[in-house]
Amino acid sequence: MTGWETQLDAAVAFIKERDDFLVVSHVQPDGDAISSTVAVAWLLGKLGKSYALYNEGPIPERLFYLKNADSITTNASGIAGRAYRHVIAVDCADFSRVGNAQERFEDGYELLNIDHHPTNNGFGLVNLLRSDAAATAEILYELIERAGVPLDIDAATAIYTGMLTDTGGFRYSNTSPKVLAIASRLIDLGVDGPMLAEHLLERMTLQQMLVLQRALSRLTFSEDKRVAWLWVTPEDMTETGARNEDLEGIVNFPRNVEGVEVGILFKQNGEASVKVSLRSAGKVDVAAVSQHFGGGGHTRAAGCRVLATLGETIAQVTDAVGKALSEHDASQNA
Ligand SMILES: [Mn+2]
Repeated sequence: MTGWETQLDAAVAFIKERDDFLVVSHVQPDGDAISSTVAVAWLLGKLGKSYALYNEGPIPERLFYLKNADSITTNASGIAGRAYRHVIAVDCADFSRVGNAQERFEDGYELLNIDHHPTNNGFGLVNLLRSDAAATAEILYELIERAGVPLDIDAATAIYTGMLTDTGGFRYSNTSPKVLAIASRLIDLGVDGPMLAEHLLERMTLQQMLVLQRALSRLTFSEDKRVAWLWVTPEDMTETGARNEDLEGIVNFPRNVEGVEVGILFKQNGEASVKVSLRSAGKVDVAAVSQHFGGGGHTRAAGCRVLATLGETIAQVTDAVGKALSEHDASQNA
């Protein structure tokens, strides 16, 4: 047996030997976080286990077609909920990413950590981690297969959604032969790929377009034009009616400009709190840059939260990215 198969067996055993689970995913959840949550719920249901689903929230509205997405309770639901001894965390790069869900972990809780972020530090009692998986949903495909439970259309749609969103529509460098082979099997099971691509990747809400319009009007470049950034203020959010989910994808616009190596979106949340999203064209490891600011992620897609004013944050982060870019250049010339 390979090491990976041993890990899969340990994860299956974790689930089969216990009951009464709390399934959680990361704060400000994306498609993979929610898909993985409902895929785990689906597996638990098939194994006759009881469970509750929780995320700090909010759940992006466009994901409510996923079966069970509406049974994920959030902070806003007002349901305090009881504490759980058995926890399954999906798509969380580190423990802090579970957010206020940790208030519902019993003392001495046992946690199964399922994730694909290379910066994951193995915070679980059992860890199912594969950083070359494109999405946590891809790992769940393997877990469900290993558990011997045949997929149906609901689980297939969830797994496809997580893989579709984390690969940017099967385009990013994480789109491995394995991802495409799994996607092919999911389409065989009846998943409507074109409909999901249209719904998740093409369509924009009006609020999304209006906040993008404001952000693009501020497009700023470093002197050498290799770093580009945008920012969004709390006023932008209230005046356009945009929600957090409406900001998804905006960071790709600066990164997509020819010659740009790193694109950054700064989202101001308060006077001294800024959420930073970074996308790299390949030369800069933005996960490393983000870790420097207490965040994390993937080599080409990462983020962090900086407790400083918008102006200070922009100066600090663009400076760090510029340095990482110079280090890359120096290593090429060495
Ligand atoms: Mn993910």
